[in-house]
Amino acid sequence: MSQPKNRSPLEAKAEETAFLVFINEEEDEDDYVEAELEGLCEAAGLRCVGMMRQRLDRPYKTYFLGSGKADELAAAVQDTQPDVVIFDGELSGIQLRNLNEKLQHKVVDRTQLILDIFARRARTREGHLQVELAQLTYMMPRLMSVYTKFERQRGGIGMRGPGETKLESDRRMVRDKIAKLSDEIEDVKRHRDQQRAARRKNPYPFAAIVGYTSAGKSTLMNRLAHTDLLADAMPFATLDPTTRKVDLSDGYSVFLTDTVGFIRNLPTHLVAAFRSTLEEVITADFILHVIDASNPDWDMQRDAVLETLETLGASEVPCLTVFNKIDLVTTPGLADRMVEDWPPAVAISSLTGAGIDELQGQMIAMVQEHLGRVRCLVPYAQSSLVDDCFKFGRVITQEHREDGILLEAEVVAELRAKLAPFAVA
Ligand SMILES: Nc1nc2c(ncn2[C@@H]2O[C@H](COP(=O)(O)OP(=O)(O)OP(=O)(O)O)[C@@H](O)[C@H]2O)c(=O)[nH]1
Ligand SMILES: [Mg+2]
Repeated sequence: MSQPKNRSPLEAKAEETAFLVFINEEEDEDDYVEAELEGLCEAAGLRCVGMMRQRLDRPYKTYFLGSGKADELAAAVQDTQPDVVIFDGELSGIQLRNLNEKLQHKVVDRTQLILDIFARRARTREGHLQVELAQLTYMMPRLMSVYTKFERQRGGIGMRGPGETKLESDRRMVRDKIAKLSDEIEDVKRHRDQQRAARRKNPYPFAAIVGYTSAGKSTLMNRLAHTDLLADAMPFATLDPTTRKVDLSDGYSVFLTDTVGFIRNLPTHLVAAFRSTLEEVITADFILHVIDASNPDWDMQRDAVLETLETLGASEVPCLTVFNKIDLVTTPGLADRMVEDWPPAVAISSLTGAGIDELQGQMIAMVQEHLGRVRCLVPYAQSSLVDDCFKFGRVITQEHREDGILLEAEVVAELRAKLAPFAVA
């Protein structure tokens, strides 16, 4: 099957320009909110040429901004002539339509911007499908509201106008497309489930790295698993998950997955679309929650991640908090305080390697939670079970005897069950 194309709503090239529009209530959030949206723009290949802010606790229905402020924005947009005007929030169909008309420029909201970045980053078939589904599901109700106005204009003449006919056929087209994509995703998901089931047959301790985007998840994965994953200051460098075996010390090991980063107000459509990828997180034996300790707003980022984990149904999975980037933390004693306040936790620098030994020690402790000791005499005909112990568990002693291999090992419950028939005292 051919790779589905994700049409980006921005179709941004390297030097396209954006005008940014914010509303927020709290002044102390300004810097953070601005820097985050600018980072997202950069990841979408957009350069910021201007911004405007209105202090509001919630958006207005018509123009998101108040109508006076919207006039001011129209003038600023005329002056700066950006390729796109980006609103830091979710725009309703009505707001999109009104703003398009008023500004006479392409209008995009934060969710579309994030979806656009995801569309650029997707590398696997599943990733493409998930993003395209999220884009369509997000745009469908908004598209409808644009047409609704068209219908009203044509209404009152007592006949089905061309607008309505087009609406019907477009609506059907989008619905069909959504249904087709959902089917394809189901297919991919079934395949992935089979893989996961197969893995459960060869069981091992399994952990997922999660965290706010740019916290340093891939950098940590690279350090622990000697991978060469893309680690970049831009948000959402990682989209598709990668799993590798990590050798900890003393013969312990764990299979580790690096996942897509989270962000505050992560569009729910995206969480839903990525659910099958993120199921890795739910089924993990434990989670490493990586936090950028050098970010002044790390606690807000932590809360956003915890909220997303809850949405995914992963809040019960045991979690080790990993305060990363301590090489950038200049306040004396701050990293120690963080670790004390959020146990179990560890402070590290994925970049310099500081604290990695301590992290591995804590990971071993989490792995041990899932291991149990077995002593058994495995017949030579079943020697693949011994191989599994070496591969997925920790072998303590091994002795080749005439009647089989006498083995003492620490392995997960699934493997213990398979070894149970050969147990010896
Ligand atoms: N100084 C410092 N920089 C770090 C550290 N860990 C990661 N970085 C940098 O932080 C940026 C983001 O790192 P990534 O590993 O891509 O972060 P991520 O969490 O995988 O991000 P996404 O996949 O985009 O969600 C990169 O520029 C890294 O070089 C660290 O311990 N110290
Ligand atoms: Mg990454």
